Amino acid sequence: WIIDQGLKTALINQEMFLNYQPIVNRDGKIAGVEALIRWNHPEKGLIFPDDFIPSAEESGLINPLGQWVLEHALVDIEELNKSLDLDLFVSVNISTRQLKAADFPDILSMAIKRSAIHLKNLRLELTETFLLESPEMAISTLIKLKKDHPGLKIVIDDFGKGYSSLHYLSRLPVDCIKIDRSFIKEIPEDNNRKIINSIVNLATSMDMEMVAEGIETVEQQHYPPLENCQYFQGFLLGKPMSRKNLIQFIEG
Ligand code: G
Ligand code: G
Ligand code: MN
Ligand code: NA
Repeated sequence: WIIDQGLKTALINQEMFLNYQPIVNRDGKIAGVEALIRWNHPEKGLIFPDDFIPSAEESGLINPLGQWVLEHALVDIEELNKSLDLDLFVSVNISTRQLKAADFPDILSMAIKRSAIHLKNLRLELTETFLLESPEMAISTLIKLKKDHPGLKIVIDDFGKGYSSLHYLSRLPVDCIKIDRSFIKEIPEDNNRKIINSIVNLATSMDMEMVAEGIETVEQQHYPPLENCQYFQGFLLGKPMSRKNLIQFIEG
């Protein structure tokens, strides 16, 4: 079957929806959420992003799709903050192709204006590929985005998974890194202890926050090398869920 065909009409037919996964602080309290897109296909049923984002990136449909995600995620979380008197942040995945699009700054500005979200509650998650593919463009784009939107946070997703962009890290306005779940997965085995220590030391010395991803067990959450990590995310702490279930999750 042809993903692209269905993707073209998916937004018009309202087949896309967002889930939100809690990101908790050291005390285990929810501090924010990551927005994660899902596709409810009329024939194929539920489709996860790994099965359509690459194709959307290739065709360019990631641009309208990504705009839809930004518009909805920011409104959802700002409304939730208002109605429950909370101050959660929302972390939105942005593909390289979106960041490279000339109209991305306008799309972002519009989504911010429409939602009235506080800039300190907005995080953009980028992958290392963007930084590696076009480092100079990445640096200037990110500097401009942060200048136009003071308080906006830039997050490097899946940190350490690909080729490391250590070379550019010091020149990039990065606020936070997400320690890739492949490093967390083997805990309590100590195979990655030295690497995790290095990542934590690096982030700390560069004044970057950290999120440990893929936390599935209590041992992982309390692993001593992660003691200086500010945030935790994973199935143990909350699965991706609908906005409605997120409200129930928060209200206990
Ligand atoms: O939701 P799930 O954990 O299955 O996500 C799988 C991958 O899809 C992750 O790498 C995540 O970053 C990516 N992803 C989820 N939602 C979005 C989105 O809205 N935009 C982009 N570009 N990637 C997303
Ligand atoms: O690459 P990114 O961090 O954006 O990916 C988010 C993806 O990680 C989503 O598909 C989400 O479902 C998945 N995820 C979140 N928590 C866990 C976890 O504890 N274990 C595993 N295996 N996947 C997780
Ligand atoms: Mn992510
Ligand atoms: Na990740």
